Amino acid sequence: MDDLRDKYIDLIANAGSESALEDLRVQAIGKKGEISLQMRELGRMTPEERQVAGPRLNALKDEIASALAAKKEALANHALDERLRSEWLDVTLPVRPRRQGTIHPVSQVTEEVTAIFADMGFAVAEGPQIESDWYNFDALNIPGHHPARAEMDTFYTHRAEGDERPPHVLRTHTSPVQIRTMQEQGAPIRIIAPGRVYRADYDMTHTPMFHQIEGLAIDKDISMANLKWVLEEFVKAFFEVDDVELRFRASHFPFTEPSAEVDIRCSWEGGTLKVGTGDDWLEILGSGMVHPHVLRAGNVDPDEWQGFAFGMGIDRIAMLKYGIPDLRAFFDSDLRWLRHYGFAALDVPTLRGGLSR
Ligand code: 2NM
Repeated sequence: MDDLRDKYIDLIANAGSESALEDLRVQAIGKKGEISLQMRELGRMTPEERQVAGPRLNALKDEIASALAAKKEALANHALDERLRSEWLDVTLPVRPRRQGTIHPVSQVTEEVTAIFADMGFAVAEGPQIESDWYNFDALNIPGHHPARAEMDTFYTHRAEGDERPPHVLRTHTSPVQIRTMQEQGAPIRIIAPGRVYRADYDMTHTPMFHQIEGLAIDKDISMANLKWVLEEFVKAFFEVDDVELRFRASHFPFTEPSAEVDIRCSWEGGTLKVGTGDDWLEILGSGMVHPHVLRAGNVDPDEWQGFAFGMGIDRIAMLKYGIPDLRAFFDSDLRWLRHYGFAALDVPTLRGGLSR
């Protein structure tokens, strides 16, 4: 019995796998195992012999069983250790700088402009990019026959055959957001509406999708003077200069009366833009006092309220501020371009922390 014990304890200690252990269990204490066969012999013994051999065989069987269980657990622990070692991952490692993504100039400039206007009390408003022609045109005082509709190079959606309703359009400006805000919130209002807009135009300086920010302020006594101050504050903060001269040129938009295009004094000495001084003028936005028809479309009473509005191209002012020469490269997703002109993800533009650093 001692030989049997030594043999199995040794085999169990050297077993390399769970299946080898199972084979040993069958071989030793399975139904036809060596120890089980020995137990069958008990019947042929005298009662005296049985009294000695019985308990010893039972003890041996228990010892083998617990040796098997202990070895099984040791094997499982070892396998777990191996797996933990091979799958180990240091989650405290910092991001590899080479693989870090960057913030697109359009996103950066949108955040900058938003921070500047937020400081002046403007909230951000958003709306759908697919609009009814009423929100995109009629509500903005651009009736069906108006040349501005044709000039806009609008993308139209399809209606089913026989459906006579006017098709929806990809918004050609973010102004529908202002109409929706007037309808939903009523006056007074101070909002800016940044977002994508679409026009069927593609050449050196135009892409069929581009970005706009428009602003709207409505109150009882809003005037052109308020517009001028707000835009001056904006231009100084955006171009990060202490002083700048604005020039308002009379213009025409269907949705504002009077309307003005705004230029800023600048120079292009050495091929780089300098804002504030110089003999050149740079056109950066359009603006005006909101037309009474437009206020009425937004369910705002023009006898009680008035307001100014303005609009500018984000892509264009991003090119000007950051010296980016080619508009079309904005939407090429060229990783080298994105790394060169992109911004660090953690440098969030704020007025106090510096807009662009
Ligand atoms: C511009 C120029 C002038 C404008 C007008 C409105 C609205 F909806 F309130 F009437 N939003 N934006 C506006 C006015 C936009 O972009 C060159």
